[in-house]
Amino acid sequence: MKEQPFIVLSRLRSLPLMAALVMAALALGLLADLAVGAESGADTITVYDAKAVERRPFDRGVFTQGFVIHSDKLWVSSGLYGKSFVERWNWPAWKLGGDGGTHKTRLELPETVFAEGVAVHKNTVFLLSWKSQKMFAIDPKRLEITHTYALPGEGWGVTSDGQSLWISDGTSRLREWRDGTFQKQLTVTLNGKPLPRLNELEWINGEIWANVWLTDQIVVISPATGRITRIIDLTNLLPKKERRRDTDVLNGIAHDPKTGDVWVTGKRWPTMFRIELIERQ
Ligand SMILES: [Ca+2]
Repeated sequence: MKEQPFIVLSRLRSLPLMAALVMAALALGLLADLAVGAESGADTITVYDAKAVERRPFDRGVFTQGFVIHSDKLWVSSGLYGKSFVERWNWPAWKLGGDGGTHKTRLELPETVFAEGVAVHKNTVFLLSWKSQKMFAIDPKRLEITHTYALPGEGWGVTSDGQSLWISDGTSRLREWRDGTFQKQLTVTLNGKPLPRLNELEWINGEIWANVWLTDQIVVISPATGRITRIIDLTNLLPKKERRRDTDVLNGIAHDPKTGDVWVTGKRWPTMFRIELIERQ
């Protein structure tokens, strides 16, 4: 179920708490799996907490599915049927609203398309769709779809390593796509067990960072082995006072290639955060 369970549940008065409990249990699940693995002497996995070192206003109207910085632009994609779009924001110089709209430009998607991850690859913007089995190539200047590629299944997250795209589909699988054809598949494992619900992705210094759907945690994956080497726990990054009934999970990782900074945000979050990692003792 890709629709936001939080929203579905929160239609019933007492259930936001239940949704929060479900999410907390899932988040615990990742770390609980880790503890079991540690006892059995499996992979060496380090857990990090994230410290917010800079905040910028984001947009509660964005149901964030993709988030990437490339050549002085921040690309943001937003999901849901009938509401999907991809936006180009000036980066790092921009302010949200109030400047006549010159700070960002939007491409609206057809009503039948639920937009998912976005990546910039070989000077083209690639946008996934959730269930349409399509990936769109978009001209970054004109913001027009120039080509549509077939996807073999669902599209969730996507990132570029410069040569290939890496695509998640909501399972534990990552697919490598190069020059129009699919290459190898990688099964992502946490202590030897496949880890499903991989969502938004970001290639950072030879590793793949992935949001895990329904959690506020990021896993760092070796693209050579599929093994998770690090877990970053971002629970409580977005303060409680900034959360509303429709505020959804963390989803969105962008690495600024010029500065090395890592920015994160979430679905309908009012803020994006530049984070630094602190190893948990
Ligand atoms: Ca990303």
